Amino acid sequence: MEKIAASIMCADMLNVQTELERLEKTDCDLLHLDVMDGVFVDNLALGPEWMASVKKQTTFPFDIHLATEMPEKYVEMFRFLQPETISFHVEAAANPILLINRLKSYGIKPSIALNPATPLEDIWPYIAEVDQILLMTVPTGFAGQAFRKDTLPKLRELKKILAQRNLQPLIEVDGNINTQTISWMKAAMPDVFVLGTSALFQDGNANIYQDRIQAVRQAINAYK
Ligand code: S6P
Ligand code: MG
Repeated sequence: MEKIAASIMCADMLNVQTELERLEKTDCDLLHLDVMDGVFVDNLALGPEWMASVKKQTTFPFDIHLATEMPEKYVEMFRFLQPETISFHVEAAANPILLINRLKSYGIKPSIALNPATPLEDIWPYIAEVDQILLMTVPTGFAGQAFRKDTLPKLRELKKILAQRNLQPLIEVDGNINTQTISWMKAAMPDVFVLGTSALFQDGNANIYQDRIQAVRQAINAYK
């Protein structure tokens, strides 16, 4: 079954514990945690000590997204959290194969990420080696951006190539994911959906998080 990941940087950051308790009552599968270094992207987000505090308050597996230069350095900084997955950007890694193998040796599933402007060809050498491919559907850096429709043909092409090569890494999509944008993914459904402001946290109406996740699951089932 497809997985739902809640992007915690979009939650009410002054009430994180309460937000985590609300998410625990839903059938969300993963917590998506963005790391931003102010260099790879013009934003800063989520440090290791803060994540360690979060980890004490939740049972969700961590899905860490390194929107950073020098992902090799950040993997060392965040691995003590024992995340399920770490995504790093192909645009940023000096030696993706080395980093993939290092993640595997740490018992962390490697995931390779690419921005909308990056051609799919850049990840072909790595798709047989990773557990997940993170296809950004907005340029990474900020919540609340418009969906990039030029990522839809990339999604279809990626699905086609994976099927042709009989490879099964999960495809994760991140950036303005909601019931409408999921409908545009018809017949090329990804496996993991990151929900941020547009599908989950937009108005702080926490009573209906499960309803919103349910609506997303219905859209996935309707269009896949
Ligand atoms: C964006 C980041 C994402 C966002 C999420 C926001 O740079 O990688 O994980 O937190 O995509 O969701 P939305 O619905 O506001 O675009
Ligand atoms: Mg992200």
